[in-house]
Amino acid sequence: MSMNREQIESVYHTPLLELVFRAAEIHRRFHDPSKVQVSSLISIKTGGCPEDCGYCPQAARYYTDVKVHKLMTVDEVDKLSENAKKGGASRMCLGAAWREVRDNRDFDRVLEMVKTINNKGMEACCTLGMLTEEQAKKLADAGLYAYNHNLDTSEENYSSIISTRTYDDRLKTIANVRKAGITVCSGGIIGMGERTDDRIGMLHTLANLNPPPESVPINALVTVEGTPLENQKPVEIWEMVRMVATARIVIPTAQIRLSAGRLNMSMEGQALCFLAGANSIFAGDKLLTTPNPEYNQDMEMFKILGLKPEEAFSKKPHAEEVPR
Ligand code: SAM
Ligand code: DTB
Ligand code: SF4
Repeated sequence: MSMNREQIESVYHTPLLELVFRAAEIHRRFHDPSKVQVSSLISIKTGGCPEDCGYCPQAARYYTDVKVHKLMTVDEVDKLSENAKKGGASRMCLGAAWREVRDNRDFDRVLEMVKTINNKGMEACCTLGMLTEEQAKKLADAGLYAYNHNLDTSEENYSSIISTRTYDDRLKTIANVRKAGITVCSGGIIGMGERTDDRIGMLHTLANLNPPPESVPINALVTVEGTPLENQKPVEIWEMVRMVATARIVIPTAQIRLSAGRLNMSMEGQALCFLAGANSIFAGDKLLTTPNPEYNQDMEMFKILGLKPEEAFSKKPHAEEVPR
């Protein structure tokens, strides 16, 4: 049973330590707290995007340092996935700076990439922009496990961040992904100047998707010179902990992913996020275009905190409660 807006609001405003404690309890009821799912990101097509997302270094209209790169080859993806697998990643996430998927040879190539990743026994995830139902079915047939399509913020705040598409466009793609039987990865970004109500509103929309997303990335804005949001002040760790804990409580079945912004967090800060229910990270020294903690540093953190990378396909969608 999902929560209504008032309930989510009241969870969000719980005193911090009480909130973390409650989130930790729920986390333990639904998940193995010693396991963290490790994903690796590849930017298969970089920069030159026609959209105007205010946070994004890959939008063609902003003058950033990102170099445009056409679609990678299947071979390159194969090699990068093999390395990521050796490093303990169970999921490969392929990101493309596209507004939407077009039915052309590039899409056929992405389908081949998905098959290659699947053949390695890894979960394949894509984030390619908007999709039709038919395109989602093709991805499902190629063996795609998850599709990432973030709501980013609340419906009310959406047009202040992005004007080239609507919240409804986003929800439509998520519905198409769902219809094709692919698991949904959808979350957002904090630190864009949004109000607390926008964070609550976004979690409310996510929690009330039926079924809710299997994976919810919580990104802290990575400010990039040249983007409209370049001067936002950094997110405080307490806001990240609060957001993760609230997401954990309102969407207990989901994997909550501590996504962009970890470079600005201490190990202690991340430990609090794991305690509050985060159970997934992106590993590898690069996200799509911006830096991420070094792989060895993350493995050291896992060792210190007693965490282990989770094996591929070990979560069934909408897993029932696991016994303690
Ligand atoms: N073009 C596709 C789309 O927008 O859905 C896929 C790639 S896009 C880069 C994937 C997600 O990365 C965005 O929805 C956003 O949440 C996140 N993102 C992009 N730039 C970011 C930044 N500077 N800081 C934090 N998250 C960011
Ligand atoms: C998500 O929520 N975060 C990842 C992944 N999904 C695709 C991307 C973060 C990108 C951060 C900015 C960059 O590296 O370009
Ligand atoms: Fe393009 Fe995605 Fe960046 Fe928006 S977030 S500008 S759609 S790559």
